[in-house]
Amino acid sequence: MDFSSKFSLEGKVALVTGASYGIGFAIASAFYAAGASIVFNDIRQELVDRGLKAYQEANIPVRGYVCDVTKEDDVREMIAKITEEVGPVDILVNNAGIIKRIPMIDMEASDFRAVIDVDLNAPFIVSKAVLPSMIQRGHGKIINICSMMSELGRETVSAYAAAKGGLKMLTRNIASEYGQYNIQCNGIGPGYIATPQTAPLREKQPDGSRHPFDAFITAKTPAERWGTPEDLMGPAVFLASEASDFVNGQILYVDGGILAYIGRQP
Ligand code: NAP
Ligand code: GCO
Repeated sequence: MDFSSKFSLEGKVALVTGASYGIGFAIASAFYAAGASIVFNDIRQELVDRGLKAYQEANIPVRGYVCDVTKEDDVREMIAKITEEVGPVDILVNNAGIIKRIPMIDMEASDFRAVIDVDLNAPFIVSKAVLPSMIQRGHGKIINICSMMSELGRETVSAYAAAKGGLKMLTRNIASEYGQYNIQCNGIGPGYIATPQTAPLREKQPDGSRHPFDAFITAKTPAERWGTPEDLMGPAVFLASEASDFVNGQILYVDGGILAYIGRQP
């Protein structure tokens, strides 16, 4: 048996949200390498243009769409355009996300709602937009980009942890409700990954020393390093391919071992 074909995405249409750069860009690039047709969105034209340029430089043909994933009408319109211009979405990665690092007692409710809107409500909205076609065609893959904060809390990230914890359970519920249609919904829980989102946690201090959080995370990680978006490519292709057709409702943590490790004695 040509076992490698189990990991092929040939003939599939993959939508990765918020994929102009960062983790989404890496996952979309991996899907292309596995044979998929790639579509992505981002929230502003200049970001989509930045993404189109980056994909072009990587020799990856893509279509980019401007769409705020929190706006249900815009999402429905984007999915209709993708279906007409490329084909029905076979693989959805709910990657778009934001974080606001504010102590909870100082956080405005509007800030809390904004994070919940992008990180939890939007995966509901976009998944709801692609599920009917997946049901009709008898197959589909939804991958939600969760987080270590789907399992753990920490100071200043109350909204993000609440959203990512909710996203873990939304993942399980989509799996429960639509598994009967040969639709698999799983999550990827990245550890600490070096992207613009975590850049503030890695900034050099004024005296040129490492950011304390950088040293902290490296000591908490058995792999003794930050992850890179490339570390997520293989797990994403696995969950997008038929190799994972009997995997449903799971969160695959790609964290270098942090969640398994109590941490090195100081
Ligand atoms: P990132 O660098 O901040 O990229 C997120 C992308 O989503 C950006 O292009 C962003 O656009 C876009 N976006 C934000 N709000 C949007 C909206 N309403 N509609 C459409 N696009 C929107 O983040 P990342 O580090 O690549 O993370 C990607 C995903 O992985 C996120 O869900 C994040 O929570 C999750 N994650 C990240 C890490 C990590 O350590 N980096 C770890 C675990 C999980 P803007 O540039 O305008 O914000
Ligand atoms: C933070 C980080 C984390 C990572 C990631 C960890 O401020 O703690 O941004 O939330 O982004 O989600 O898995």
